Amino acid sequence: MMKQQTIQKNERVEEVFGLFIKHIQSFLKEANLNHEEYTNFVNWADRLGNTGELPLFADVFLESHVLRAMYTDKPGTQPSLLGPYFIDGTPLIEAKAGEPLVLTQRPDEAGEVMYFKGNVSSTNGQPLAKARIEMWQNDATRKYSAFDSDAPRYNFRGHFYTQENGDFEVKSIVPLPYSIPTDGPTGEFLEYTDQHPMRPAHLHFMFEAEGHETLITQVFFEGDEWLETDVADGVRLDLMTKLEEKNGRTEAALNFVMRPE
Ligand code: MBD
Ligand code: FE
Repeated sequence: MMKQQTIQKNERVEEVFGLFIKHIQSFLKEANLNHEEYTNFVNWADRLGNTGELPLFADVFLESHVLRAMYTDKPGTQPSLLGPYFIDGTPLIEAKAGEPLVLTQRPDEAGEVMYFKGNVSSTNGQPLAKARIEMWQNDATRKYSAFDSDAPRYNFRGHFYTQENGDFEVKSIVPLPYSIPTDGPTGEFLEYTDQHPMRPAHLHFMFEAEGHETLITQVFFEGDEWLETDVADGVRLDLMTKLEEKNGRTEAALNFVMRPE
């Protein structure tokens, strides 16, 4: 049993690497690179690795193409990018009596307070109780904790669970449009290909529920100026919400539908 699994895995890896090298070679042929250009290309790829930007570059320019097969013609909420800024081991967020779940760890956190609520259900309409929701986003300085900011490692990161009726509500801040780093090899690439570095403001979510496919997705806000040209191509029509002034506070809402396994 073990042996067979290993052999199958190796065959798959062999197939994938075979295709990878075949298409890189046909890319070199089509682009007609001379030796100097080839050397420049290798140096750029080396910088991409050395600066730690390879996951960023891959998630911005490639991940969406992998997801396409997952969000086309399937029921349930469309997946979107995991992105390079997910980390695990985040704290469990629990509500104190009569208080909301709070995503930030700093009492004096800057930004426009936003209450985000929603419901998690299965494609058959059944609400999903105790579904695990992992959430992460950038802060008012537009940075992600544990990556480009000095905030505590798990600031604006955490997980919590839906109520019996599938509902959840969390207190956070309105996320802001994000510029991917422009000072490294990814920025070089953007400049040469004449693209801006912006992503529209977004919330990141990962939903896990018994008997269901894990749903990794993002939520975007109506009216954001970068929706149409998101550098990472993560925007999907059913991932849109809008900010509303209700009950004297800023609210946004979206429901999520998970696919049975
Ligand atoms: C992000 O914040 C992000 O979500 C993705 C997918 C890529 C780069 C930065
Ligand atoms: Fe992001």
